[in-house]
Amino acid sequence: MSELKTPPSGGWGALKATLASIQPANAARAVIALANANQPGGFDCPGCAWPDKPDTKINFCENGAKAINHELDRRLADAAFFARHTVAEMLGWDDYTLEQQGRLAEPMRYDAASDKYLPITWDAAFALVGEHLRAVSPDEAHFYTSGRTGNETAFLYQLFVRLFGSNHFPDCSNMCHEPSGRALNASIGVGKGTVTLDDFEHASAVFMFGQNPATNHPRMLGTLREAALRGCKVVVINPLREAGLLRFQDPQQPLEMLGNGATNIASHYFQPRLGGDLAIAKALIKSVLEAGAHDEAFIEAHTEGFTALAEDILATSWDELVEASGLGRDELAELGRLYCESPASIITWGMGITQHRHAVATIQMLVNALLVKGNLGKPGAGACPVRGHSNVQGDRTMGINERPSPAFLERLGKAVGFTPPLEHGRNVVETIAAMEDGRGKVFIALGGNFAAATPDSPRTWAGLRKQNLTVHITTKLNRSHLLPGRDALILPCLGRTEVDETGGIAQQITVEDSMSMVHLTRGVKPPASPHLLSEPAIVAGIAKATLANSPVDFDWLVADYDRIRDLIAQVVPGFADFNRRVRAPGGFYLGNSARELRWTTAVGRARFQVHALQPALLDELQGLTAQRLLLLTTVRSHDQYNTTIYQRNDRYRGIRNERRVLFANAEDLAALGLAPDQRVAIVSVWHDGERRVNDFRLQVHDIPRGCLAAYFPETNPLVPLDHYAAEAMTPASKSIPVYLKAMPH
Ligand SMILES: Nc1nc2c(c(=O)[nH]1)N[C@H]1C(S)=C(S)[C@@H](COP(=O)(O)OP(=O)(O)OC[C@H]3O[C@@H](n4cnc5c(=O)[nH]c(N)nc54)[C@H](O)[C@@H]3O)O[C@H]1N2
Ligand SMILES: Nc1nc2c(c(=O)[nH]1)N[C@H]1C(S)=C(S)[C@@H](COP(=O)(O)OP(=O)(O)OC[C@H]3O[C@@H](n4cnc5c(=O)[nH]c(N)nc54)[C@H](O)[C@@H]3O)O[C@H]1N2
Ligand SMILES: [Mo]
Repeated sequence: MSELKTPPSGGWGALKATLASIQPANAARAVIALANANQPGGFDCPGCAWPDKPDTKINFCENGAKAINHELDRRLADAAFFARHTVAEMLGWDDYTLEQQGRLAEPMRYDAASDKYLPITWDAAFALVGEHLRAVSPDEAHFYTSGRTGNETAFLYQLFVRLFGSNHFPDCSNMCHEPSGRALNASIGVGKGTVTLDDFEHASAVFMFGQNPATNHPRMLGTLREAALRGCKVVVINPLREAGLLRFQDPQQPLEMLGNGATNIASHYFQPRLGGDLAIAKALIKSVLEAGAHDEAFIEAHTEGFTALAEDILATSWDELVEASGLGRDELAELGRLYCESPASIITWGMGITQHRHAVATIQMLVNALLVKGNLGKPGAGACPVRGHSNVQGDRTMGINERPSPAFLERLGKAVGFTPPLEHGRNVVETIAAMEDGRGKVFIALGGNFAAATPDSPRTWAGLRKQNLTVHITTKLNRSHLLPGRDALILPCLGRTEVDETGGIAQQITVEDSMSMVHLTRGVKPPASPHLLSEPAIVAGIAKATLANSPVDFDWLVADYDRIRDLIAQVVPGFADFNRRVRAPGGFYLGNSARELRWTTAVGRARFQVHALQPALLDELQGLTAQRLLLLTTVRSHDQYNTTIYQRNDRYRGIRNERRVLFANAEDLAALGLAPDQRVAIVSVWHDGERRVNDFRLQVHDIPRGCLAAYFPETNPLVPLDHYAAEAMTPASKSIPVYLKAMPH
């Protein structure tokens, strides 16, 4: 493969960026905080969900440092700040500027007459939420969660909402790894990844589908570096050639830094067309079957449905797989050979897989590929969905789920003494539709940035504005706060880095990482403002003001989070003796039944799932327009955390100080009569009409023909609300059908 002439990822660039991200006024605070990141007795880095390596002194990365420093922001968006700016004015600012305003400092209530937020006391704020919630039916309120929330808050929140009578839990997971949970549950009986960090030390090949760890999980590159040095193959499947995946200089390896050396990470790099991954997974299986490399004993002992799968795969021709994947026959053969020859393989995946219409099918086909070779339940092998938010997996474990299992509800009801609602609630897409058409009247968000993260932005915004009340429990100013309902509250909370002395004692919370390790996290810095409350305290305040005859004493629970953990121990499987076990250094491992070859599916075996190749999206839509359609994927830059924009740069892709960039193939541009650097509008085409965003600069990039890439959230107005993954309803923001229009100069 050709070597790019750019500097390696990580390395001095990362160190420089880490230091640059520290505001000078903040240096001492930041350095103390960083020393505590992911350390026993310290806090869990809010950056991502990649697990911590035990016994490592520096357990953070450049982007974790950015996340921490932005939370430690010394600037305050306080009452004086809000007195200076109307909501209409702030709505005109970009996401980067909003983030620059500093930490939210006190509770604020929207005043429609002046179009400004005014201070309100905590008690009055809670009373207002209670009033609004009591005035609507449980079906008319929606309760969003973003994945930074700790386990204790998440548990308390779902308990409150179920006491209120609802399962309407749209959450960031709906837009993220929902298809992974769905696919894995049906195939192997557990919705989580089966590998631990240790497996990366034993794998002979890692197949990495649709993720960009140099930016989004930089500590994973350290893991991959060690694997690569051992001779493990790292096989990347990604339409974009991501420079950060080619060579890596580990900032935690002094010799590598001093010698300015670097390790090759990707041993092989394949660039399929967007959404071509289902066909690639089928090609892997076809190679295995044709080579007779399948693990008969494993298939016989542990699975069902092999014959049907094999028939379907053998009936699919190589030509069809070439056509649907966008890879050449020789490339598919090479991929197949690598997979057949590897005694133990891990398959990892990220948003490049989950944000497609056929996400669930693709993930199940990847699991099929693992199963045919017996790559589950043995060292160095397994499924590794790489989660996003630092506690998104834990939030689900705690019951943030619009489709809770009856067993979970039963245990919850029994422990607390009430009958939880059984009916399934609404996910993100369904919530937006309900808010838009008037079924939703109150919207409460525990963290996150619903207005910016969700698809079809104008429709989401209209829905938010129609609410009787919007409430944001939050740390920093963002767009969601600027789309108030008729009544609106901003309730500022402590961040994870900050000391929490709720109830007058030093409190800690817990989180679960991407590999099912549960551990404590404790803030070390003084709070940004004396008026902040902890997330559990805010949830308790709202619950108390809303529920008339609650069987739960929320004040008592939040006076000592150990009490919340005792309740969790009674309700959530795997958490028995929670308080004691979580105090062991490094916490405890929740276990994974599939890893132990226990199959908790309906048939007591792992199930092969048959899926046909999907009809090409563009063929389906091309009839709607005379323009030539292309597929657009939306990705993160190196300097953003989802909707939080730290800087306008994207170092590894060579972008400086701009975000409205459209990455395109040079030949496509020539064929369309467009020139590099020209400004274009992007128009998406859907059954219900067109959507448009303006003023993107064309940037030639190493990307297959017919494919485009741009950053989110700027492109979210293009994602049709009903363009989502089958079954999981995850917005298909990695395959948006679009055409380009030259902008007048
Ligand atoms: N610094 C930082 N860290 C983060 C985040 C952040 O925003 N900033 N976000 C966090 C969250 S919530 C999440 S979910 C994760 C996200 O982590 P990733 O999953 O890495 O997120 P994306 O930037 O969406 O990148 C997706 C990758 O998939 C590729 N891709 C796009 N479409 C396709 C496709 O059709 N097929 C294949 N094979 N590849 C494709 C893109 O080129 C890109 O390299 O990171 C978490 N960590
Ligand atoms: N087009 C497109 N859209 C996408 C994606 C994509 O790849 N493409 N990715 C999707 C994915 S994977 C995800 S996970 C979602 C993310 O969706 P969200 O989780 O809703 O968005 P974030 O940007 O992570 O939320 C940032 C806000 O969280 C608040 N916050 C930060 N820390 C804390 C805290 O400790 N407590 C509280 N209460 N609040 C805090 C701050 O106010 C900050 O502004 O976006 C999705 N949207
Ligand atoms: Mo995510």
